[in-house]
Amino acid sequence: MIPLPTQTPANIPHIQYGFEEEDVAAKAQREERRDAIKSAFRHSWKGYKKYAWGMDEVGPVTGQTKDTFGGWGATLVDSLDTLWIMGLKKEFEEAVAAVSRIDFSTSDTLTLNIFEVTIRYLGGLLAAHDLSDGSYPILLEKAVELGDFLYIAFDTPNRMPVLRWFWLASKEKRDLEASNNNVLAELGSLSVEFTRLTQLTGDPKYYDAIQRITNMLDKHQDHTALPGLWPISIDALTPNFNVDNRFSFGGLADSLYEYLPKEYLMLGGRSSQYRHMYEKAIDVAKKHMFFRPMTEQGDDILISGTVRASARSATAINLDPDSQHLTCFAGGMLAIGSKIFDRPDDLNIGRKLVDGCIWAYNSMPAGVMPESFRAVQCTDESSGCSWDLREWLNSDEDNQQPLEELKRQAREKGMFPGFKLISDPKYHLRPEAIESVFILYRITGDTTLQDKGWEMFKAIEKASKTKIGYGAIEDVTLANSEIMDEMESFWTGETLKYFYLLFSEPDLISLDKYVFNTEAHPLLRPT
Ligand code: DMJ
Repeated sequence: MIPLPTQTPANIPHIQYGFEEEDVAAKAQREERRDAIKSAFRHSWKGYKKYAWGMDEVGPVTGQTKDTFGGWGATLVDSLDTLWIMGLKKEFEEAVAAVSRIDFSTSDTLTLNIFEVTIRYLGGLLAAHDLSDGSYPILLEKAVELGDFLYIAFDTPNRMPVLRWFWLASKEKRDLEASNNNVLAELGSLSVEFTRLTQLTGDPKYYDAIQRITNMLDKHQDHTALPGLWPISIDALTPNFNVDNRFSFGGLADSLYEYLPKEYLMLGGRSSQYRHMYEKAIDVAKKHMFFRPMTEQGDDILISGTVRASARSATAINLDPDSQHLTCFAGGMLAIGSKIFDRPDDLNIGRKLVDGCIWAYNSMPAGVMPESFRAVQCTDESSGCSWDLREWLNSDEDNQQPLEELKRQAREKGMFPGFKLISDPKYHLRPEAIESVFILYRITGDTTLQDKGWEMFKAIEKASKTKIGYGAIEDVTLANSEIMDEMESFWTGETLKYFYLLFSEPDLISLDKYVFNTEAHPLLRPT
């Protein structure tokens, strides 16, 4: 068993801005906004409770239920910490009572997604346990029951977990083997929850399980087609980190990177391994993955794109200006990393990434960022990235049509300035953009971020509210889009939580006290 590191804890600096008391008018406005978020949560919770209590999700348009992640009540468990944070004690206790009836040793879902089950359920149980100071022992008991169930998926010859786990096979004592085709994020984003389970129970097996993954990632980090970053899919069986040539902070990769600084903090800075892995990755991302888009207003912002690299040639590194809502967590991550690892430049980069996401929200008729899109990379920073209509439209130099005519044609084609293509116009109620706005606000104290967050909320509320809850938006390029019958657990588990915290007193879930400094809170202190 690999034990938790026992070195002296690092002296991790405090990261939250020193907020001063606000004036009466500012307080009134903030509280009004905060209460509107709480109402949105209550509305969503009411719909879930009425139509889908104990199931994974409610369909916000039809009221039909869905079991998408194990069928144990993903929305119920994922939202426990939000209930606590919003002070909804009665609802929290009702939910805890329902949790006590869940049997995490069996599931109607035959193939379980280990990563999704870990972040939504194990994370939900542990966060609620920690926030409520351990006052509801059943939460930890259920986390252990689930942790032990998931642990079976790690019983493979090379100790890499089976990430899409046909769990009945294990019940029948059939041998398991890691897959040769894994989603990177699914392998690399189990560390925080499994580590916390070891810290709370004293049982080393959970940390041992994830530390073996970290060691493998560490070993291969410098030997991918883009050394420093890992490709979005990998072979965990052989193992082989050169089966894919795409690198991104978007879907399939995202939270692996996010978990590196968070795991460093979870361990109280006792292991520098996570710091080194993070710093290497960010240096490469800054060089090859972040780009300044060409926008009509010449905004000084950044977007996280997709890189294709070839293992055969160090010069074959190509940036595609394709991005996704999922990449928007990166701004917050860079801001945290900047503070805890003393990388001052990264705060500025993090802010520009956040502003890139806000730009994408503001550019759409619905006021909400699309799931994925292609921007135009600014190639000449020295000229201030000035707007070039012909370049945006890919119109050749010989096309002498007047600019007004080109603009008309662009409008007819449904193009939006700065966007070459909206590859997926949906918004799935995702949290990443508001998560980063919240983190940047708490780190910098910049109140304009609250105003920007409020605009985002108003746009989402307008476009997604239904009688039952809030639904994913079918097409953000329309001012009045259809609403989909989908409300994933992260809407109440993450998105509304970050909106709420943006408008709360800053000492509610202070970044220093609860989330990021494991020394300050007795329950979060590693054993
Ligand atoms: C969430 O389930 C998690 O935040 C995950 O790490 C990535 N994305 C989704 C929400 O978009």
